[in-house]
Amino acid sequence: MHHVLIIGGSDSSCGAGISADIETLVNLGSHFYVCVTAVTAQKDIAFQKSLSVDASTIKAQLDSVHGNKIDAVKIGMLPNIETIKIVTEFLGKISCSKIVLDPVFKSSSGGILCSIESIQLLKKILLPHVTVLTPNLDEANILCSSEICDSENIYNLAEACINYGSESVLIKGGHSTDATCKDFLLNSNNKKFTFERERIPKGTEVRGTGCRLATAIAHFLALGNSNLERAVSNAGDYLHQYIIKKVSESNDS
Ligand code: PXL
Repeated sequence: MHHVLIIGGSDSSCGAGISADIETLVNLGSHFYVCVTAVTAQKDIAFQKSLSVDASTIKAQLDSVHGNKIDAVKIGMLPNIETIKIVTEFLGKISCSKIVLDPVFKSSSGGILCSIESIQLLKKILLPHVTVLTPNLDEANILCSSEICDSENIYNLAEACINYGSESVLIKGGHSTDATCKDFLLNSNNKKFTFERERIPKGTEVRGTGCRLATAIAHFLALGNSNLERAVSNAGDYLHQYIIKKVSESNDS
């Protein structure tokens, strides 16, 4: 039995965040533990409020999970410096080498989910623990203070991301203007992989796709799949089917 630890914020609309992570792991068949870092109130198009969970409660959640078998960790919203410090310390204590970090800076409904100082600290202390970092194009540019948006230069951006210490990076191009959806992986051996899929009409309207992809990668890594390319490919296939289902449900309603 394999377990994924999910660390992230809740979203009252259940489009993204922890509930999207849980839905993904239930669909795929992983067991899981949860550490909630923030509570957010949002509708699909309007962000209302975010409250960070206090440091001692975050620490207590992680302490209570410590000692259990954890096969992979998926990290999403880390709202402040304290939380980043506590999570980094925890990762240093457990013997889990499959850490997926989806850097969450703002919500598609317009909310700020992480402060500027937090992004600096995240790069400095947390990224060196990370197996695969999964930014979208905007997040990768924010991390690297760059403005690269064409696929020809994407691997330069990936190299810049990896310089902060994660083993590998997957830059997601689902929201780019390209005709197809392309995700770009630079792995720990400096090998490049491009995953290309058909663009699904209205697919970018589905919320929480980044959370779900990162969680699905954590699931496939937890299953014992030490081949990152395979895990990313399987997770991308899962997400593609999920988006097709969601779009067809919204067309029917
Ligand atoms: O999709 C990123 C994300 C992660 N976590 C929470 C969110 C969002 C986006 O809305 O609300 C809690």
